[in-house]
Amino acid sequence: MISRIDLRDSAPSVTDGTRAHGVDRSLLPRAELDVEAVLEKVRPICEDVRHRGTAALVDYAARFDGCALERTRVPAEALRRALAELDPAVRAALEESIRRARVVHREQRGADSSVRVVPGGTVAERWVPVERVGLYVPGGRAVYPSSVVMNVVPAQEAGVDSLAVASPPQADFDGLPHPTVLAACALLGVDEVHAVGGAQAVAMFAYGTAECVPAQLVTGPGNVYVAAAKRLLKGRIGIDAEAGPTEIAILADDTADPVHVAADLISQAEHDTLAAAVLVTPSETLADAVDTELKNQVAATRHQERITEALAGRQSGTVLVRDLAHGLAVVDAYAAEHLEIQTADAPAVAARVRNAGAIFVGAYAPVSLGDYCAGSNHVLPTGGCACHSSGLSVRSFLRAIHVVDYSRDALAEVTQQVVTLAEAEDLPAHGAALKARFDGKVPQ
Ligand code: HSO
Ligand code: ZN
Repeated sequence: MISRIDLRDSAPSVTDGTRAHGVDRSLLPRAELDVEAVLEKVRPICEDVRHRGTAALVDYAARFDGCALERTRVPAEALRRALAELDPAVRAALEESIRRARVVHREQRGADSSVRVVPGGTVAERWVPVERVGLYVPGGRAVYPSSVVMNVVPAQEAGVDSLAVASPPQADFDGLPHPTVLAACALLGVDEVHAVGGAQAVAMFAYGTAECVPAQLVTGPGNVYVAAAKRLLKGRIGIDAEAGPTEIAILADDTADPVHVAADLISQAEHDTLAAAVLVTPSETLADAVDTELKNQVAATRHQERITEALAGRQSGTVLVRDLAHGLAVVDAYAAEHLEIQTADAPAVAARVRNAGAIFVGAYAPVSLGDYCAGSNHVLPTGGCACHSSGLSVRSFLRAIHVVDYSRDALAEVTQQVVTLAEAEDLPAHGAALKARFDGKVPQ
C-alpha cells in the first residue's frame, strides 16, 4: 500500500543545492505542485476581475460554482442564521478551538524594541498590524471551519483593523458559502464575508470591487488555482504562502506504537489524493507492523479510496534509515509541514530537528490535535518550504517598521563615513544630503 525506500546503504553526500544534510532530496518521496502550468489560465480571470469587478465575480460564480448571484457580500442575516442553526456540539468544539488558539497567539505579539546606537542616535522597531486582510477559505470537498479559526485568530490578535473572508458559493446552499464556514465567521465576529471562490477571490482582494475594498494581504489555503493567483498578484497584494497538499512525516523507532503511527499517517492522507504520508524509521519491524496496521485501518475508514490513493502515490512512503541520526538528517532534508517524533526520549530528538512546519512530540501529540485544538496554527509551510518559512502566526499580520531618530551631533559624527560610502557607489547626492545640514561641508 505504501512504498518502501531503503536509504540504509546510501552514501552520506555533500551538502549542495539538491543534497541537504547529507541526504539526496531527490530520493525522498514528494510530488510537485505544478503552479506554473495553470498560471496562464488564471491570468485572464484576474484581469477580468480587475476590470469588471463584481460583474466578473458573478459570471465566474455561474460558470465555476453553478450559482446565480447578484452580489458577492453575504447578508448579515445569513451569518446570524448560520450561527443560530449550528449544531451546539460543533459550536462548543469551535469555541474551545478558538479559546486555545487565542491563548497561544496572544503571546506571539513581540514587544517593540529601541536600540541606542550612539549617544543621540536610536533605531526603534515598531510592530504595526496590516490594515486590511483578506482570508480565503476553500469550499467544495474541503469545508474547513477550523481554517477560519486558524486564519482569523492570529489576524485579530495582531490587531488587524479590517478583515474580510471569501469562500466559494455553494449551489446546495442558495449560493452562500458553506453554513459551517459562515457560522465560524459569525462566532469570531467577522461580519464581512464574500461568496467568491478560487483565483477570483485573490483577485477581488488584490484589486477590490464596488463591494469589497482592496486588502493589503491575503492569507489562507486553497487549490492550485488559488496558489497561481497568489503567485501572479504577489506584489500587488501580500501573500502568506502558496499552500500545497498537506504532508505528515513521522520519525519513529521501535518504541512507537504501530497503531498510532498508522492512524496518524491515515489522518492526513484523508485530506486529498495528493496528500503525503511519510514514515522515517530505522526499524524494519516497525515498518512491517505499520504496513499491516495501514491495511486494517484503511479498510475500516470512511474515505478509503482517497486515502488509498494518497498512500500509494509517489509522494508517500516508508523510508528506512540506518539510525535516528540518519533519520533526523532525512526529516531535515524533507522539511515536512507536520513532523511527529515517536521515539524514545522524543523531546530530546525533537530538539535536534531543524526543518519542519510544526513538530508534534511523543505519543500524545498527534497532528490531528494540532489541526483543531492544540492552540497551535494549522496553516503551515508545505512542499519543503519549511526550510525557509514559518506557519501562520500573529507575526504574519504585522510589519516591523524601523524608526530612525538621530540628533544633529549624532549625524555630524558619522557624516564623513556616509559621504565616503556614497562616493564609493558613485552616488554623491546621497552624501550631499547630509552635508546640506552642515553648510555644505563635512563637519569636523
Ligand atoms: N491538516 C490540515 C488542516 C486541517 N485538518 C483542517 C483538518 N482540518 C493542514 O494543516
Ligand atoms: Zn488535517
